[in-house]
Amino acid sequence: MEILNNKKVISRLKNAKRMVVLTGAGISAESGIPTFRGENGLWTKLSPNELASFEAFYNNTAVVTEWYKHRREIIEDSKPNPGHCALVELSKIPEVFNLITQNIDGLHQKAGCEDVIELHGNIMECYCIKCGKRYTSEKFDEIYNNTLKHIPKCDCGGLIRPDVVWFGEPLSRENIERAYQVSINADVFLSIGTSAQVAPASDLPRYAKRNGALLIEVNPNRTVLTDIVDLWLKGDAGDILPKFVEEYKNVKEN
Ligand code: BJW
Ligand code: ZN
Repeated sequence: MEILNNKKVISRLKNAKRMVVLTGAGISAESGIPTFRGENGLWTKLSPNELASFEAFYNNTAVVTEWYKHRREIIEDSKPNPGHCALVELSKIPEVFNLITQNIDGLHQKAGCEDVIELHGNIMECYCIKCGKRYTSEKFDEIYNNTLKHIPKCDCGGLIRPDVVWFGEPLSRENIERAYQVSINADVFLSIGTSAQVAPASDLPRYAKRNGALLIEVNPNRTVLTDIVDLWLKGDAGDILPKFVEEYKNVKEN
C-alpha cells in the first residue's frame, strides 16, 4: 500500500523545490534513545522542570550532571537508524533542503547529514558557566572521575555544564533565525517525531504552513499539529521515511 496516495499532495510534492525537515526525539527512539514525553518518555518518571533548567543544575548539580552523563553514554553507544539514513537520501532530491533538529544526539551527522541546524545544542560539548572555556566530553569525564563529589569544575572554579538549551534559555540567535528563514520559504515541511510542544521550535511548522508550505507529519501518535497537517503519515520514522523517500523519488521522476 502506497503512503503517497493523495493527488493534491502528490502534485504539490512534484513541484516542490524547497524542503524543510524538523526532527524531534521520536526519530532517535528506534536508535534506543528515550523520548521526553509520552508512554516511554524520560519525563514520565522525572519532571522536565526539575532537570532541564539552569536552576535545577545550579541547585542539584550532581543529580543533573549524572543525568546528562548517563544520557551521553546511551547516545555514544547508539547508531543512526533507517529514519536518519532516509533523510540523507531525501536531502539529495529537492533543489533546496534544510534539516532542523531539536535533538542533541548528533545522530543526523553520524548518518551523514552535513548541514544540520541544531536548535537545542549538542550533548557532546560542555562549557564553564563562569569563563566560558569549552570542554570535550573526554576532558569532562577526566575531571568528573577525579572529582570527589562528581561535580566537575573548571580551572577558574566555575561549574561545567552541557552545551544544551534548557527551559527559559535563549536558543542560538543565528540558528533560530536561520530556522525561521528556511521554514518561511519552504514548499514542503516535514515534522518528524516531535510532540511539537516546546517553543520556539514548535512554531516552525505553523509558520511554514501559514506561508504556503505543504505540511506533513510523521509520528505514530497524534500531536497538537495533527489537526492542521495536510498529510499525517502514521507510524515509526524508521518504517515510514524509507518508504516516503522511495515514493517521493518516483513522484519526482514521473
Ligand atoms: C516517534 C517515534 C518513532 C515516538 N518515530 N515518532 C511556560 C512556562 C515556562 C516556559 C514556557 C512557558 N510557555 C512557553 C515557555 C517556553 C518554553 C516552552 O516551550 N515550554 C513548553 C514546554 C510550554 N521554551 C523555552 O524555554 C525555550 N527557550 C525560550 O523560549 O527562550 C526565550 C528566551 C528569550 C530570551 C532570553 C531568555 C529566554 C527553550 C526550550 C529548550 C528545550 N530544551 C529541551 C532539553 C534539551 C536538553 C536535553 O535534551 O536535556 O529540549 S526540553 C526537550 O523537549 C528537549 C527536546 O528537544 C524538546 C522537544 O521534545 P520532542 O523532541 O518533541 O520530544 P517529545 O518526547 O516531546 O516527543 C516525541 C514524539 O516522538 C512524540 O510525539 C512521539 O509520539 C513520537 N515518537 N516514537 C516517530 N519511532
Ligand atoms: Zn572557567
